[in-house]
Amino acid sequence: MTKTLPLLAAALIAVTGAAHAHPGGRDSGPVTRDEALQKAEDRFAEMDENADGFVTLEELEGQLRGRRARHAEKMFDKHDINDDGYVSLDEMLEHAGERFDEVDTDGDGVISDEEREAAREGMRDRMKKKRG
Ligand SMILES: [Ca+2]
Ligand SMILES: [Ca+2]
Repeated sequence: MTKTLPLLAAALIAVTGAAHAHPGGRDSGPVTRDEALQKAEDRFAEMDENADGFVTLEELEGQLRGRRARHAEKMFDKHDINDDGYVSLDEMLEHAGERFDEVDTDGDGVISDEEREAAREGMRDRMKKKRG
């Protein structure tokens, strides 16, 4: 009998948790791989100002304002996987997929709040190390 209790509790959490599945906030709740790629595609469309299917460094710089613009070149290099000076939608999605897999540490195809928080912490640590 004792074995069924944790199961019951898990079932209850699953049911009550489902009631909060649509919190409305865009940055809360689990994110699936498909959602992450869809977001990347939307971002790409925003960045590709002349809608030619490629994002140039100039277009990226135009999107990043102020302090972040200094990182445009670095970011661009990361996304321009074949190094031809343009970021295509394929490259954007490939990069987004890689990033997703990095954050999705248990590999279940969903980024939970915990995994997102862990990724944030990791980023903070890396920045601290860079500064020395
Ligand atoms: Ca390219
Ligand atoms: Ca996960």
